[in-house]
Amino acid sequence: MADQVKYDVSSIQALEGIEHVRKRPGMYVGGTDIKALHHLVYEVVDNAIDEALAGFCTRIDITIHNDSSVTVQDNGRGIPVGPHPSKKDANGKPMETVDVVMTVIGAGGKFGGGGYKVSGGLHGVGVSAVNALSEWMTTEIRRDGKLWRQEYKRGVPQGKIKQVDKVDKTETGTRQTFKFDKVIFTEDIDYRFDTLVQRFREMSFVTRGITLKFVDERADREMTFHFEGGITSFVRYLNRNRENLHSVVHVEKEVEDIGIEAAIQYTDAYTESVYSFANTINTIDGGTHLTGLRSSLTRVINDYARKSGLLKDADPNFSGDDTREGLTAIVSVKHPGPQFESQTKVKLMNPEVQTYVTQVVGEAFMTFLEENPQAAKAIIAKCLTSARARDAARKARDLVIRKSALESLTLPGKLADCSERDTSKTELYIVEGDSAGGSAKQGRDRHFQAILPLRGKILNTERARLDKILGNNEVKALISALGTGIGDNFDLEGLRYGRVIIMTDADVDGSHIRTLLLTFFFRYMPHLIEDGHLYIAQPPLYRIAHKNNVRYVYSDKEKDKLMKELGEKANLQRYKGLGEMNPDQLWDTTMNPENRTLLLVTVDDAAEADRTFDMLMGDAVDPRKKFIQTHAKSVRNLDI
Ligand code: 28F
Repeated sequence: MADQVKYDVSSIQALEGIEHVRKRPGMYVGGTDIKALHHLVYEVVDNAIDEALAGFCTRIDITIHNDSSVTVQDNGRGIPVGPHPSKKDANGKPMETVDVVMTVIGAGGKFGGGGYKVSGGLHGVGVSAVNALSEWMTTEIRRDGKLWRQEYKRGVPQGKIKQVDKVDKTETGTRQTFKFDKVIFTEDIDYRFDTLVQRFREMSFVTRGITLKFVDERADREMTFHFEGGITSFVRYLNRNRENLHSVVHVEKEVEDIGIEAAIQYTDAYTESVYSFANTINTIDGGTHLTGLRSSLTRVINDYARKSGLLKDADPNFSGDDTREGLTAIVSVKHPGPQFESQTKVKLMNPEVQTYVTQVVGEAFMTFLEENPQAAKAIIAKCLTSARARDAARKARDLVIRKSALESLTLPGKLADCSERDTSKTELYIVEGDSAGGSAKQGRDRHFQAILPLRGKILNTERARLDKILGNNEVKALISALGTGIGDNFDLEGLRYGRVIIMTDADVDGSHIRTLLLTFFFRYMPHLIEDGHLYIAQPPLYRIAHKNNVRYVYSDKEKDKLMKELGEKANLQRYKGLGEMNPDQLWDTTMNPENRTLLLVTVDDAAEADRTFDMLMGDAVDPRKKFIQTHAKSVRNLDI
């Protein structure tokens, strides 16, 4: 408090706002958990994206430092320096602009000229909330050949903004560095590389021309995103391993202050990959923009097919499903007043958006079909095939599912079952590889722990459809071991193990298998996840021996800390795979309920795995490898 009373009355109002944010973080960033923590970063990056959308910024650099402070820098105009045009303090004196932006809760957004905040918008609380929830925050502004700096502690300005240097006149922009306040956020949470990468990739796709560089100094990893073609690039990226039927159809229009952009391409695939964004946020639950896109495609294809005689009078209309097989599309809207269903469901609700998207996309797509009859023919032929194949395919699929359910009556030979039958006590370890499976079988407590080894064959490097995976022997063994049946026949009553634990290596293949299994469970046994039965085992990364003491550590951070404590004499061994551990070690570190840590899989995690499935299952090796590797390294941070 002694610190705060030094400041003039101008900040009294701001102080009340700051106190409120700190008292009720949930109202501003959705809580104090890891999701809220990531929200801080998005909130700051959103401001840079806004500057890019306004046409003044082309680069955004984001860095997570070793102490988990975060720097976000843009090359935009820089926050104006000087008195704010309208915001006055208690004495009627204009406030410094940077202090308005950084301390007045709810000040984000409008600044003369009718501009509005368009990115983000989920919470849209502005950077002042981030400032209030940070132990410290530093704002640096490059503008008019000067470098300015202002510092804050827990949202409170530490003096007045100062010029600290001269810079080249062409060098402009805003740089924010903040350290989240440990007093506020749930203990022991930290940023997840993968979560941030996913969001930044999407942001870069939907903000054409931006270069976004993300550096994680904690793990010495970095990624740069730049997509010249915006969402057209996004569609090409999604279709990179598929045979397309035509070039990407792109449309961009503004209707009543709402920016509407869509990119569409049909391929020979059987799946639909459609993503929707509202103000750069991936609306994973869709909404009115997505509905608009879908309905316009179905309508236009039917109209064109009738008009051109490709669909005869006697033929029924194509269903929505028929027109979506092999469809890859992105719809992205920029709305000044987005309405989302709720804070957790990311779904756009504005009704007018559906009308506008239907109009804009419908018109553009009809024009495309009329101008490209060859492409139109190919698309409609594809729809016809899928319409005819739909019934047959469904029947065949049902058969596979029914067969898998039937086969689940006999237990697979490779299962090493436990003797206990009370499912509140039993556990099934799904282990990758025969050697690890061997160690697990020897190391386990056979009373309540069963082991099912899966061979690498479950990795399907081809473009595997999930229903094909159901025919895979390894997967069949898994289904029978679980005893629940799958799909519509799934019955939790049949579950033979209260805990189903995925135990894979912390390497590329391990991560691949884990993703595949998560996707499988997500699609065919979601209740298993919802009911809290699915876990991921956490094998240690290192063994550290010192004198007569042996310790196992599960992260690089932990290792560094311990090695520093123990000094030179400690003996460090890195585990590359589960197979390197002998049965006793595996039991001690990973399977013994007394010592182990299990990560509970949530539906969100499985959904994320499912979303990355497409990427992992493509035929092109390079992008896949790259993706899996960035994924694999950060799996330690899986906060589930
Ligand atoms: C690291 C995150 O926050 N970038 C920003 C600008 C540019 C302007 C601005 C920001 C002033 C009073 C709101 C410049 N010149 N990156 C960022 N770049 N804020 S934040 O103005 C803020 C207004 O209320 C800016 C002319 N107009 C606006």
